[in-house]
Amino acid sequence: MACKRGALIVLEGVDKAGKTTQCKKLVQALQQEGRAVEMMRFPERTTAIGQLISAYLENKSDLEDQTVHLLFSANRWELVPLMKKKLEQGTTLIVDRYAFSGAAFTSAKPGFSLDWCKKPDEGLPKPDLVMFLQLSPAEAALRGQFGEERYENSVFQKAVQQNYEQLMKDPSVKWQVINASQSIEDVHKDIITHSLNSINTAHNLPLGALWK
Ligand code: NYM
Repeated sequence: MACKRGALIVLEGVDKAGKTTQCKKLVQALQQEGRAVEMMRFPERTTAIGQLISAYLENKSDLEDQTVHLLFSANRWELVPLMKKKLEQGTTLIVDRYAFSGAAFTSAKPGFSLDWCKKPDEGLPKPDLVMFLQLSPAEAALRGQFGEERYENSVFQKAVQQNYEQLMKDPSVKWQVINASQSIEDVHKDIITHSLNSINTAHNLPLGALWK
């Protein structure tokens, strides 16, 4: 019997916007309604590729910027068969970061164009909805110190934010800006409303290909 496919829903935003907290709350709320929902995150650090990425982020190894960019992308591609299988089985996937992080972060480095950065991720399963948790750099700073990993400083994060703004101009992707400076509960309410709409719409649509 053909079953309705799950939705592919992505949360994006600069560091400290609350993506991981909101992904977990969203998954829990949807599961409590009896829906088939699972969380994924990128980078997925448990695979062999993910471990190379993790060592780089933790400053335990050095890699060329091109190399690590392609590893981030390969880490998504290696999970595509699993993602497609789950979506086809009717499971909705809530994903903490996706190709948009890949493009926004690498293109914040000197000498990298957004177009070059998007290329390796062309053709990935296209999200039915990308929610961008919008938080100003000043508000992010109020949420405490950045961590110890690469990229975790305010100058870099400002460049990342500008790159996300470029990416959001693309009408082929369904973006939804969420005001992340609200309380955790109010952000959650917004996110759940948009997610339910997306799940209902995705049921009847084929899965698309990103940036194609
Ligand atoms: N990051 C994440 C990238 O630079 N490229 C990517 O493709 C992805 C998915 O990794 N600072 C960066 C953004 C984060 C860092 O992510 C680790 P997290 O969500 O903190 O584990």
